[in-house]
Formats: sequence, C-alpha cells, structure tokens
Amino acid sequence: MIFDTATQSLVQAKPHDIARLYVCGITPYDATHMGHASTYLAFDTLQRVWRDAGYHVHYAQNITDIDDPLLERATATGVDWRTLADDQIELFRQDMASLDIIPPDHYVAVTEMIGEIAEAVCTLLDRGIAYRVPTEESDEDDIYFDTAGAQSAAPWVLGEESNLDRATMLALSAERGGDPDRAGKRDPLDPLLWRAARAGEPSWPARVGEGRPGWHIECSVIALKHLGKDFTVQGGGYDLVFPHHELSGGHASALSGHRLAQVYSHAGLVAYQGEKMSKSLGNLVLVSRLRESGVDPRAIRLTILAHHYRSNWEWTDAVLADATDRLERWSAAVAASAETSDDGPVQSVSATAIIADVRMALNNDLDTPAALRILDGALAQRIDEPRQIVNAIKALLGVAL
Ligand code: 5CA
Ligand code: ZN
Repeated sequence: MIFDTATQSLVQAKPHDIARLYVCGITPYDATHMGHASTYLAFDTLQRVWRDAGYHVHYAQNITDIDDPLLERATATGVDWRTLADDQIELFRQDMASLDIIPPDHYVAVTEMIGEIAEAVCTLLDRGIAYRVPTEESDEDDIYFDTAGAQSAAPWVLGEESNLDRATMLALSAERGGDPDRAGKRDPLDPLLWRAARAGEPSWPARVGEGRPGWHIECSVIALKHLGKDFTVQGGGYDLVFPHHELSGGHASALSGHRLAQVYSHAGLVAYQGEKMSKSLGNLVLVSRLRESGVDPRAIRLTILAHHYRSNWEWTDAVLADATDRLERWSAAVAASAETSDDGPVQSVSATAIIADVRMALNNDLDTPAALRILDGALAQRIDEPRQIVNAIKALLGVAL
C-alpha cells in the first residue's frame, strides 16, 4: 500500500507484470542536497519492496539539464551551462552510488530529447491543444498548452491530481516557475511548452520554431517514451505536486489519450535551519560535503530512513548523531552474533519472524521508521539466524552491515 496524492488515500501500487516507476530528476546545479537524497531514497525503498515481492522494476528518471535556474547559475558564476550540468550530474551519480541507491534503468537528459519534445509540441499544436503567443524578445513564438482544450480532449481534469482550488493553483504557479501574468495566454494557468529562442540563451532548431522545451513537457515525453502510458507510479518531492505533476500529467494525457500514471506519490520536504532545503535559498547540506568530512554514507541513509517518507522533517546534527549511534549498535550486534553463533541452546528470536514484521512495515506505505524500530528490538536480542537479518537489512534498507 502506498499513499496516492490524487485520491488522498492508501492504494495498492500493484503492477500487472512490471512495475514502472518515473521519478523527477535533478536540475543539475547544487546537487546533491539532503532533500534530493531523501526523495530518491523514498523511491529506492519502493523499488526494493517491489523487487522483494518478485516484480521486475522499470525505472526512468530525467535530468533537467536545460532550464532557467541552471542558466542563471551558469551566468552568475561565469561557467558554461553544459560544464555546470555535466559536473553536477557526475557528482549526483557519485552521491547516489555512495548511498547505495539503485540507479534507474534510464537517466535521460532533456538535451538528449529536444527533437522528440519538439515533435510532441507539434502534435499538440496540430490537435489544437497548444497555441502560439508572440513575443517581442524573439522572431519566433512561445507555445503554450491550452488547459481548457486539453480537458475536453483528454481524460484529464486540471486540479484533480493535486486537489487544489484555482486560487491556490494560481499562487503556486507564480511561485514555482509558471507565468500566470503573461499577456496573450488563453488562461493564466496555461503552461509554457516551448520557449522561443532569445538572444544569449541556448536554443535548438525545430519544426515548431527555434527554441527550447518548457519544464513539464520534458517529463511527459521522457516518461511516455521509456515507460509507456498509464505507468505504475509517478514520484517526486511534495514541491512537484503543483504545477509540475499536474501539468506533466495533462500533457501526457493529451498526447496518449491515457492517464500519465496510476499513482502519484510524493515525498515530504526536508528543511534545514527552519526552511525548506533548496538551491534557491542556499540552505544546503550536501551529501558530497558530508562524505568528505568523513560521515559514513550508511549513517546518512539511516538518518533519512528514520523519518517517514511523507513527513516533513529537519536535518540537524542530532538526527545524524542518532543514526550514527544506530549504525554502531547494529554493527556491534552483528559482530557479536557472529562470535557467539555456536553458543548452544540459548533462547533466541526468529529471524524469519523479524523479517516478516519488517516487510509488513514497509508494505504499509513504506514505514521505514517502524522497520528500524523492529530491527532495533531484534538486534538487542539473540537472533537464531543473524545472517538472514543482515541480508534482509541489505536488500530492503540498502544498509550493508
Ligand atoms: N528537475 C526538476 C524535476 S523535473 C526538479 O525539481 N529538480 S530539483 O533538483 O529541484 O529537485 C530534484 C528532486 O528533489 C525533485 O523530486 C524534488 O521534488 C526533490 N526535492 C527538492 N528539494 C527537496 C527537499 N527540500 N526535500 C525533499 N525533496 C526535495
Ligand atoms: Zn519532472
């Protein structure tokens, strides 16, 4: 069972055959902070639970390697935007590997998909679900998605995934990369599909006109290409509920005639020093910096797993210290169990029963804090088959003891 944002209820994320997962990837500047790590670890746990249940998992993740904030950072620091993106993507991959996060089958950079995204925009124009808005900044037109047109043409209702009213959607759109006040749009909530080439900005020639993709369409096209329509779970941090997932869902429905995904799953947000950890605020705790300072990546993992993936929580030295203690306790218990394994008939707890409890906790909306508590209790006692517990902790929680 996993919580679905659209229906606001616990649902079975039960794949028919293959579990198909899309998680929105990073915009590669200032990677990888603890908020990113926490979101990717939530979906890593989902992947581990599916694998444990015997499903094949097919996982795709985008990389937003062309977008306004990336370009702004590149300009501000005098670095070429491609160099900035490449360096940060490499760092992100190293950070993910250090945290033992199982990589997606497809990491897809938007710059690899420009042609296909431009073709999708053409399709939407041809179907009358997209329209041109001229701009004085370019000889070409910007192209917008017609939310009203899409709702009559596709199985999609604006606001249905996020459960938000129009006033809230308008406010969030202005806050999160939208442009509700742009003149010439049919509806303030219509999002940009294609940004016409402007002086000093990267752009690509395309049938729709020289330009570059808008944000939401990248995820719709990448997900449709690699996972197909109506896939199992669309994931990301809670900050993506609106407008990003609402509108990438709308684009995908308009293109495919089907829902984007069966379940929309969102991880809570990690804060630091009282505010959401974010690149724009700069209040970051970076995985790479912690690693450099000698923090064991397993302790970072256990810090995140000690919080339920849907809760909002704050990174502090104290939560990391708790996880470091837990890692030491567990490691010591495993080492001690190896030494005393042939001590004769002393009363012990059953590894099979403990693992069943851990599985039950994880199947209940990925309740990792409960799983950790079960293991705390078990590892404080003598276990009949300690190797089984070590293997289960590795497979289900990604922590090698
Ligand atoms: N490239 C887009 C998605 S298409 C993007 O949101 N990039 S990002 O780098 O800003 O964030 C990458 C992922 O980390 C997203 O799923 C986002 O929801 C998540 N995320 C960002 N900040 C936090 C935070 N403070 N806590 C939890 N998750 C976060
Ligand atoms: Zn996305």
